[in-house]
Amino acid sequence: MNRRHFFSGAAVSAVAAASVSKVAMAVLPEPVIMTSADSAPPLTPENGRPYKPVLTLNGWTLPWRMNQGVKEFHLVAEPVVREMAPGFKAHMWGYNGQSPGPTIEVVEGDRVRVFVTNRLPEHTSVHWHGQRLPNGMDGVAGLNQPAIPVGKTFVYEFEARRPGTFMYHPHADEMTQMAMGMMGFWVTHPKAKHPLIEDVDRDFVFLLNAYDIEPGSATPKIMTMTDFNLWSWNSRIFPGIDTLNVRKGDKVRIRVGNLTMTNHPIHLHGHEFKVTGGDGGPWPMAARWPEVTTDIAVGQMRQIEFLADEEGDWAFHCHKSHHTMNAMGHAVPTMIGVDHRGLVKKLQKALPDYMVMGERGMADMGQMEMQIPDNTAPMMTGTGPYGGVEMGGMFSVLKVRKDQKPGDYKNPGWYQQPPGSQAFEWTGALPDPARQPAGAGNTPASAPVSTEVQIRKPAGHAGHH
Ligand SMILES: [Cu+2]
Repeated sequence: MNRRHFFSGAAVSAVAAASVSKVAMAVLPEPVIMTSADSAPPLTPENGRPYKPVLTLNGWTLPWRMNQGVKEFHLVAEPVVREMAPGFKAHMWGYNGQSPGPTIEVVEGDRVRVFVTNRLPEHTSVHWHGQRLPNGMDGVAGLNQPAIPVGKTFVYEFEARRPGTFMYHPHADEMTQMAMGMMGFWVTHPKAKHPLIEDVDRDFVFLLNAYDIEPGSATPKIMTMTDFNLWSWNSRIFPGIDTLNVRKGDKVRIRVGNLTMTNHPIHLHGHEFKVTGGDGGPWPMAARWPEVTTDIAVGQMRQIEFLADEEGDWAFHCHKSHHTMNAMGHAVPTMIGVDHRGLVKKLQKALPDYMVMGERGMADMGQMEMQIPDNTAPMMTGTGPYGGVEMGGMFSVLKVRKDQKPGDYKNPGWYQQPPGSQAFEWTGALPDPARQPAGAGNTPASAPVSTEVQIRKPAGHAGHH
C-alpha cells in the first residue's frame, strides 16, 4: 500500500486542480491507493470501537481518519489496471487503484463521512446498497442528487444504523460503470454482543463479478448482458484467486455479494455451512439449516458460517460449470466421439494452427500447448499436487490445517493426505462388463456405423432420416 498525493497524477491533475479549491483540499483525507491485487491482512482498527476485522479476498480495507468523532474515508473513482490472474491484466474502472474498491469497515452507530472524488472520464455517484440512510445520501444520480461531475468531489455522510454486510456501487451510467468493475464491500460490525451475530475466528468477504474481455484485449465490453467470458471473485479468476486459509477448529464466516447479472450457486466441499444472513441483516435461527451450496441471486449478499473441522484442501466454487472456466469461444460444437484424425492432417496442410476441440471431452484443453494471444488467461488451468485442476473463473480452495497459527492467513501449501486416505488405482481383476457395441454410443467407432432414426412427421407418416 502506498500513499499517493492527491495531486500527483499527471493528466488528471489539471482537471482536479481547477475544480477543487485549496480549502477543500486542506480538509480532504489523503486518498490511500492500493497497488497490489493480493489479499491484504485484516486492518486492525486504530481508533473507535473495537471489532474483529474482515479479510477481503484479493482486496483490502480502506483506512480512515477520525475527525471530531466522525470516521472519514476518501474514495477515488478512477481508471485502474487490475491484474485478474498472473499474466493477465484488465483495464477497468475502480476505486483507489483497484477493482473492486476497498472494503469499508465501520461499527454500528458510527458517524461516517465518505469523500468521493471523480477521476473518471464521465460523471458518477455512489449508492450504498442495503443501508438505512437519509434519502439524499442514497446515491441514485438524478433521483437523490446530481451526478458527481468529472473532477469534482462529493461528500456522503450518514450514521451506520444497523450492523450488516453491504455493497457500494455507482448509480449513474450503471451499466457501463459496473461492467467496468466499479463496486466494493461495506461491513458494519455490531457495537455489542448481538443475539444473531456470532463471533468468528475468520471472516472473509468478496464480491462476485463478471467481465467480457476478448482474448488478447484488456478492456471489458460493456454491452454484454449474459455472455460473459470471465467469471470472477473480486475481479480475480482462478488460479489468481487467493485461497482461504484457516486453522482446524476455527469458526469461519464468508460474506459473498453478487453484482453480476446472473445467479451463482456457491458450493463448499467437505463441510456443511449455514446461511446466517443476507442484505437485510442476520437471519433468525429458525431460518438457518445445513447446506453445502447456496444460490446467491443478483444484487444479493449471503453470509455463510461453518466450523472448519476437516483438515485438507477443499474446493470452494460456483457450481455453474461454465463459471469455473476462463475466456473461451462459445460457438464450439461438441466433438466427443467424433474421430477426425485423418481430417485434421488434411486441414493442417492449409491451416497449420488448426486444432480440434475436445475429441475426448475438454480435459485435453488443460494440457494443450495452444497458441493464445498475449494477455489472455488460459481457459482451464491451475496445477495442484496431483496434476491439472482444469478450472478457471470462480474457483478457490479452503485450506484447513491443524498447525495454522491463530490469525495467520498465510497459504500453508498443499495438503498431504495421511497414507491410506486417498483414492487409488485398482489393479486387481475386473469382471467383464456388459458394453454397448462400438460406435453405437459416444465412443469413437473404428469403422463408420450407420444410424437409423425413426421420426414421426406431423401428417402422421413415419419416415426415415
Ligand atoms: Cu456462477
